Amino acid sequence: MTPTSHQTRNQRLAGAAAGLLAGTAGVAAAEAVSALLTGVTSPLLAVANRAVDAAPRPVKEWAIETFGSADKIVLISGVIATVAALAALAGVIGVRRSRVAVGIFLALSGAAAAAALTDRAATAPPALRLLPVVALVGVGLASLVVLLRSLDKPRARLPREVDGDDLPAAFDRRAFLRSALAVGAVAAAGGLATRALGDPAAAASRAGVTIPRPHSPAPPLPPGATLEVPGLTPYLTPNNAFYRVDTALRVPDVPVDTWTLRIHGMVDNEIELSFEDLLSRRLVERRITLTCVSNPVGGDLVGNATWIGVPIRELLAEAGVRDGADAVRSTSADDMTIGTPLQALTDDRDALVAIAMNGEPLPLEHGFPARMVVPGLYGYVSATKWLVDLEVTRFGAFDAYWTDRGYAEEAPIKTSSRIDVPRSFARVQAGTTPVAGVAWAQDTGIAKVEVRVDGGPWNETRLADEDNINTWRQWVWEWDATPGAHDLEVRATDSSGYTQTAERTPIAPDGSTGWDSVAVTVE
Ligand SMILES: Nc1nc2c(c(=O)[nH]1)N[C@H]1C(S)=C(S)[C@@H](COP(=O)(O)O)O[C@H]1N2
Ligand SMILES: [Mo]
Repeated sequence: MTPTSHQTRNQRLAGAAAGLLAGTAGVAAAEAVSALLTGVTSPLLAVANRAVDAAPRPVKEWAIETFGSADKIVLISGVIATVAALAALAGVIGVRRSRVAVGIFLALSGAAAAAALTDRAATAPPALRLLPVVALVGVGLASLVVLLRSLDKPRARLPREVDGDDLPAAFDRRAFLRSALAVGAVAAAGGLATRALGDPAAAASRAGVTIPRPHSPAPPLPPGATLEVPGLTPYLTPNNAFYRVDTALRVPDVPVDTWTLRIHGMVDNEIELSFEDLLSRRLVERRITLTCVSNPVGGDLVGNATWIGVPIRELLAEAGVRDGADAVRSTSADDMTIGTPLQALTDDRDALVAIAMNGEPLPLEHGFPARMVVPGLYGYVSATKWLVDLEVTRFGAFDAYWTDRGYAEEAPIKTSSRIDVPRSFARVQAGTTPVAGVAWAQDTGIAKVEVRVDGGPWNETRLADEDNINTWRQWVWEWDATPGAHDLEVRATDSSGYTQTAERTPIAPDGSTGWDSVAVTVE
């Protein structure tokens, strides 16, 4: 390799480093500025939010199924990697053609500005929303120019002529390193400031909330409602193990002092409630199993918790629902819209505006300070987190977020069952061994769960005692396992007499169907 191509390569590397550093400094400055402001989404998050909205449905389903709750981390990493690659490319090109590099930076900043202006989660006025982008352009471009200039400086002891005219000038490594260190320091300061400023106000607000004792406590849990089988999903899902599905890349920051719930639309009296108002109403405590429509057969996007909240039925009665309404359009602080059949909110199933989950205020990521919980309906048509608005209306009058994306308008949870024990591909000792799991048919109740081995006859399992029809039920079957490879399948029958169909249907438009199965080896 000739010295010249060495120099070229080194310069390219330095150019890539310059682009990366300048990009990091710009983004860090933008993040710090947005952490300082309220109601402003950072450019990085805003771009990621747009990516979520723009992603076609199959891509979203694939992401939720493949990465589960890590889908957000994967997406943000993807955005960061893309931006980093473009910034590095700008730096490489910038060694020769600084105008092109500046152009790439401006184009990226333009995309960030567009994303920030159209972000659904942002509540601040447009001028404020653009401040982080101003920081991005200012710090990012200044850093880029400084670094590229320092790359352009010929090394003092090496006369320029040595390189020849058509060859790149050898650059002054020390000068470049000095600039790089300075820009690196700016980036680090931005990062530290972001961390220091980024603590959500809602965390402090939540710490100050005391949930009153409910007027109508949940009936005591029947002792027989939980089975003791190692590996079986616990009857009540702890908050930190509860599945999370939402479009929020950053958990909406909703302190109680600024929160209100507005009830309006086709009603006689509009109501606006503060969090204090909500706490002082009749509170009921109920155990309810939540389920996501994106739960694949055998999946774990389902969880059971004890909720405390105000019955929505009572709020709507006070508002006075007018004739002709058939839906409630709920909106969250991050501008998610969900449509729920009015019927499910006014009948006796105890649909709640919930404020507590398993004995604590709602965790931030599960909707603090208030969310909806409606027995029997998939989350995307009922379980609005960070709830701020209930509009009594007609289904014909609006499009909700997910129904706009190819999901059904009405989506009752489908009767389902899952094998938890043994796990798929487990090795099991021959002899008597438990096969166990959970089954759910919210608002109907589970009547029977059956298991079969290798397509043989169905065996009725032993059901845990029913807590209420809105929660899942554990089940167990003692299997006399014989050596070899075996397939276990499960199906549930609900209290309406419906038995789960074997037919596998996909998640869209209104939930998967089919029997869960596991393959095990008995030795
Ligand atoms: N604001 C808001 N609420 C939301 C969603 C959302 O994306 N944004 N997702 C819904 C969906 S699809 C489900 S399954 C439940 C999940 O609630 P969890 O995250 O507390 O388990 O919240 C619902 N409420
Ligand atoms: Mo969901």
